[in-house]
Amino acid sequence: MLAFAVLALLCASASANAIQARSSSYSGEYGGGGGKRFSHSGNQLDGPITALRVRVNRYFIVGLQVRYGTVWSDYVGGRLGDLEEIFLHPGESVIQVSGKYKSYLKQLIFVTDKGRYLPFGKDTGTSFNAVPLHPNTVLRFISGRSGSVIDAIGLHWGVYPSHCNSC
Ligand code: MMA
Repeated sequence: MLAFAVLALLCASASANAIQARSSSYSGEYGGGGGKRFSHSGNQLDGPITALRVRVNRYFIVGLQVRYGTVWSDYVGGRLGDLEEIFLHPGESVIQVSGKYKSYLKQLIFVTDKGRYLPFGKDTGTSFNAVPLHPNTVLRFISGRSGSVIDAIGLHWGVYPSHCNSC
């Protein structure tokens, strides 16, 4: 009886692990090797991505800031260029990120599950199209490399959070 209970527990935790493992995926890194690493992995605990700020100049994606729940991440990148801001609608998620890069990131296009297409930057360089591996998963946080511009970006996909610290 005890052996059966232990076996049942083991199976339950193994299948929970399998479910967990099948919900996250990663796309990237897109860009060059310069700059200093950043990651918003801790920020995802503040909630779903609710807004984006992207600084652009004539050639590059210069800087990034992402709002998780009601909390803005630290700004990463440089100071020169125009800061653009877009808020997502309540419950809206990013389900694809496309863009262009050479040594630095040059373009970012966010596509949402409400059919919106939000482009930033210049249409030159090597293309990438990043999408989640698993159905019903969304952009949860970003990572990458930055200095005076955004050198590179990585996209981390997972389930839309059912609760968060500050929503
Ligand atoms: C800085 C430095 C580099 C980085 C560039 C572009 C000007 O140099 O951080 O490592 O590649 O900025 O972001």
